Amino acid sequence: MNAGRNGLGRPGEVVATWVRRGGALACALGLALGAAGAWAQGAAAAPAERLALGLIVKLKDTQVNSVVRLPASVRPSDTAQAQRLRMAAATNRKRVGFLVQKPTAYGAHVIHQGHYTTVAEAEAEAAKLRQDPDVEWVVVNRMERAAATGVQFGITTTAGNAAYLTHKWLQRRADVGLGVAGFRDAWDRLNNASKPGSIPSPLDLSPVVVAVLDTGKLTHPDLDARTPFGFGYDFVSEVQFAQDGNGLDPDPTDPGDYLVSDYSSTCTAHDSSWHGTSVMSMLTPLADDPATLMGPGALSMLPPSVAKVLPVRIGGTCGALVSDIIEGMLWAAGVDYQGSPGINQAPARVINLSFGGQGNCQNTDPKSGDALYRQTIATLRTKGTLVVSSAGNGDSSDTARGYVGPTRPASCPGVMAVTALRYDGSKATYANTVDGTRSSAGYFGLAVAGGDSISASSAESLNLLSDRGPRGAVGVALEGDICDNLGRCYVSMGTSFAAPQVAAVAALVLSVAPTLTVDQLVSVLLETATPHPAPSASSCNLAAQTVGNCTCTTAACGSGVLDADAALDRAIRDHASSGTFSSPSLYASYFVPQRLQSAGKSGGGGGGATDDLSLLALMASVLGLTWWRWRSEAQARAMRTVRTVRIRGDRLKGGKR
Ligand SMILES: [Ca+2]
Ligand SMILES: [Ca+2]
Repeated sequence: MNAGRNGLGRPGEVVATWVRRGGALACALGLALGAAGAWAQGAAAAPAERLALGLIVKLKDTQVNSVVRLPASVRPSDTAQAQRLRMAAATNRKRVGFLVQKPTAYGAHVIHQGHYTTVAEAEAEAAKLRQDPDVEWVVVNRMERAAATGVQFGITTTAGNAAYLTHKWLQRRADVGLGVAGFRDAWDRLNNASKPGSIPSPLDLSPVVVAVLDTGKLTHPDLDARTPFGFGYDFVSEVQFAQDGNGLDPDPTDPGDYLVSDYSSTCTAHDSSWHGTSVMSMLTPLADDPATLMGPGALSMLPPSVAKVLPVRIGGTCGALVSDIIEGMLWAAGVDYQGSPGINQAPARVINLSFGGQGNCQNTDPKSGDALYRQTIATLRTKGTLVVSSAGNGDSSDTARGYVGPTRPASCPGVMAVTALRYDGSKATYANTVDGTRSSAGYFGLAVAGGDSISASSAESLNLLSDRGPRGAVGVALEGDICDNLGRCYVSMGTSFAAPQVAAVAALVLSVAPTLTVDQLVSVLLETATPHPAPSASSCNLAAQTVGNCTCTTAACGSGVLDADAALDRAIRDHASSGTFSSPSLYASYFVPQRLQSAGKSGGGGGGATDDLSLLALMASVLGLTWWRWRSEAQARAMRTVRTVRIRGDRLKGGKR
């Protein structure tokens, strides 16, 4: 039953073990791990075994009430010392022990004992504390999980570059199937290669930032161009699971989320996932020659000077805490909050979150955990930021078939929830459903290819990445680096990798139509989605929960299949801004607005309108980044001195553990 989470124990297949060598990734010998796709974890796991790290507690405020409904930036009206004393008093009264207290958004504090418990144990503590007259609300600080699965698949090393050349799944649907987004068609449109007259000339491209809230990033040329030094932040707050030797810090580098020995039944020994880098690689060129090749995501057709990826590290060993996710979301969108390391100077218009946990996010009680997500997402919408989140990869009791409904926060109102398809447009076996009928849930649903492994055929198992051919198996991980010296390369599949494709198209749309609101942006994506095709698989039956590989319906796979070209076309026709780009925003120095000329424009990935301007902007960027990094580090140092307050255990009479 647990094979879907760490892959240990089921023989017969091989999964890549990743190590870092000299700053680059290398794919070391695989371990005998679980069934195909069983290396990582389903996003929704066993209810009884989910982990939590303490509680998020908001004390009552004499000045303001119902704080969940107030802005994220609200601070308690009394002093930090008063908050500490009141927290100690309340927890003493209710016999709830804690060792660490630190401020977080919404005027609340995270308290915990320095080690994980089960969610059930934390809920019991929360229930006690909620009875205290000085407590406004208590939310269990659950740990959410990445929505990826991984397999290793042998190809010859020399197939690497050739595989890029035939990387059809990111090209035209006619070559692959109706499950793919058709990025090549969008690329052609943007470059007028095959659709003359379809875009105005010149076409202004505005800067756009896509934040990837995940396990952090690794260095790779394709990625580094879009994640300049000083870009991003690390919100993994607990040192013991951060693996980088500290809590919050300005460096979002992924130190690995490996675990040497079992921590719990749901967090057993595993190799590093490099999940964040894999997700980010869906946004990046992944190509040696940007003039002829494109990466999987629409971002690869925008020059790096226009479209940036903001790495926001929220996931460490065993997953990502809700409190860290909430803080990461707020920070990424440029929202201030209690405990923030400073306001993000490069706010993201799109946030990709390929993490999730159980919950339909429909609890409207302002004191519930759902409310934290709902309020945060609503706040982000007011900033013009769309949250795109993976629907998750099935339930732990049935990893092979997905389950009905997306995980949280994909299930939250206002979120673009993305499920995964096979190349032919049928729902991927493992993928959770998303409801595109908008009947009640309030989230938006879309689908796009995310890989599958339903067939014993290795070719079929990697259809997303290989275009149904084993020699094309170069995937979402990074080119070259992903193959070991035996020619085995690493690929992943999952709703984790469907979501960033939607995020990329959202960014593409915003780059030509920067004034769109979140609702308008969502409308462009949903209305241009292709109706679900009808491949041979039987229809998804939500009532019977037979939602393995099945023919999509709107109720099972969202409004349709993401169509990159149609979305771009709609954005240009209906929304493209005219005139020269002018940026009043603080982060303008990171970017160079681009103006694409219609005729003879070559390459979508690297061409700049004016190299001189690019150079000047680069110099400005470096100066700005240096200052920003210095300031971030100074703020982080300052925050570290005040963030964590340790209360001696012997003062906590009657603590639970
Ligand atoms: Ca850290
Ligand atoms: Ca770090």
